[in-house]
Amino acid sequence: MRNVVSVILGGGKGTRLYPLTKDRSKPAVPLGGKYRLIDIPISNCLNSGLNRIYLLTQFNSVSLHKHIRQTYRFDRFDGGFVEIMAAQQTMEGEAWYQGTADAVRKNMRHLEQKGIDYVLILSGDQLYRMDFQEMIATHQAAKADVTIAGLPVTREAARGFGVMRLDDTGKVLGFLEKPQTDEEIDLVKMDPKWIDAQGIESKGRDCLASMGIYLFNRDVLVDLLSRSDYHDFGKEIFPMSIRTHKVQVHLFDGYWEDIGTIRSFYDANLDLAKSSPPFSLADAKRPIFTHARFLPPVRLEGATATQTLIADGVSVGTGTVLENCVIGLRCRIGKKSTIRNTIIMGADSYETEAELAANRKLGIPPMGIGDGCVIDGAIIDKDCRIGNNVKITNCQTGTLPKDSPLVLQDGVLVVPKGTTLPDGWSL
Ligand code: ADQ
Ligand code: ADP
Repeated sequence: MRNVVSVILGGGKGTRLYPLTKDRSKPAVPLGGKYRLIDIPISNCLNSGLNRIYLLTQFNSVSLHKHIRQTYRFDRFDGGFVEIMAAQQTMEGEAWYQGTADAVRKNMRHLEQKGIDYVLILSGDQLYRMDFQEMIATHQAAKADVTIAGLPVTREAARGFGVMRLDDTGKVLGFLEKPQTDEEIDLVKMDPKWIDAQGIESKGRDCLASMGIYLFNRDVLVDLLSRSDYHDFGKEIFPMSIRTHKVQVHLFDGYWEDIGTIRSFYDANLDLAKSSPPFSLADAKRPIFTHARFLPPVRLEGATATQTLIADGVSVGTGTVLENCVIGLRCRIGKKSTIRNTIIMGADSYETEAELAANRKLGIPPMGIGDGCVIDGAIIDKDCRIGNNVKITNCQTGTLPKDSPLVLQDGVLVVPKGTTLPDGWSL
């Protein structure tokens, strides 16, 4: 499929995932203990035979570049690439992408090259597994100008999405971005019988949400972007395209989660650790790719772990209990700690004996989690040093002291990257 290029929207200012996006761009945020967010859309593309990929991002973060460079290498004969297009000062424009459509517009010259017939636009912050060939087939069968992936959702959920109204053939007639009132939702709701007739059980879902996944005929996209100075796909470009072009839906009913907020990110990660997870990281035919590392196997010295994912290179001390956790790369956890409902992202490197000894002299705890800690309901970003007998449990008052090194976001406690909490620290 050399005539298709994929464009992944790698994120705006990243405020909703703060503080995970404090020092890194959103696509580089770690996921599932050993992956990064960007691995999901890229793996979906590669598993669908699409290997020409642009990634649009605001920050040129070192970790993102390194990850992409180390992970996605292509044979020089097959023409594949993953190219990061960071917002940058050009002769024509301002530094930052003003929105999703502006981000694509600022990179249009790459899409205008010869041999490209279709442009697939994807979000960088969603967890799902999808065969884009099926979407391309829908698009071609309908002779559409634009095809948008649609997922049946309830009225309540619809408020967070773009919602489409279709005719019986699946042609999009109307679209409202994040309808809030009942009157607005009534304007775009579907007859659940039509959803059932497409072979998808509606189960009380009468709205069709846009998944933020669009397939455009290249020339139509170039035309829409150059005829307007609209900044957003969902709010502006997409509604405009319905008036002037044939827009078709591609129905999808598998697992799909937007993980652009701390709460949804936290829930989706912990769901991965559940028994019979709604999204499986193990799939014989459609693997999730990531950076291949040479890390030692996991070492459990008499710890117990239930409904927990443990990434490579982790060690856990005797008497420690892990329940519904995601433990990331190289994480060292001491003895007799109890950790529940928590994501620990791990460490970027192991400490040497000399570093450990020097830090010990200065009273700085080693990287990882110490002995006798109690942690519940938290996200601990990379390279944190949590001392012995530290207590981080969900704060009852819903607020944190002003000078707290922790961040409370959407009811989840986040320990920012590189934080040190000394022995005995407690919330
Ligand atoms: P949102 O996710 O709210 O809704 P938006 O904020 O435009 O829409 O983000 C879409 C994607 O683009 C996200 O992956 C985001 O990180 C990225 N993005 C945002 N601003 C960007 C920028 N300036 N540069 C690069 N990337 C940027 C959209 C649609 C809805 C649909 C939901 C589904 O507008 O109609 O229902 O996605 O999640
Ligand atoms: P992140 O986005 O994960 O917070 P960074 O921007 O700090 O990451 O970069 C992380 C990358 O840098 C990792 O892939 C890791 O291999 C590398 N790295 C960071 N620190 C070290 C170190 N001390 N030794 C070796 N590699 C390191």
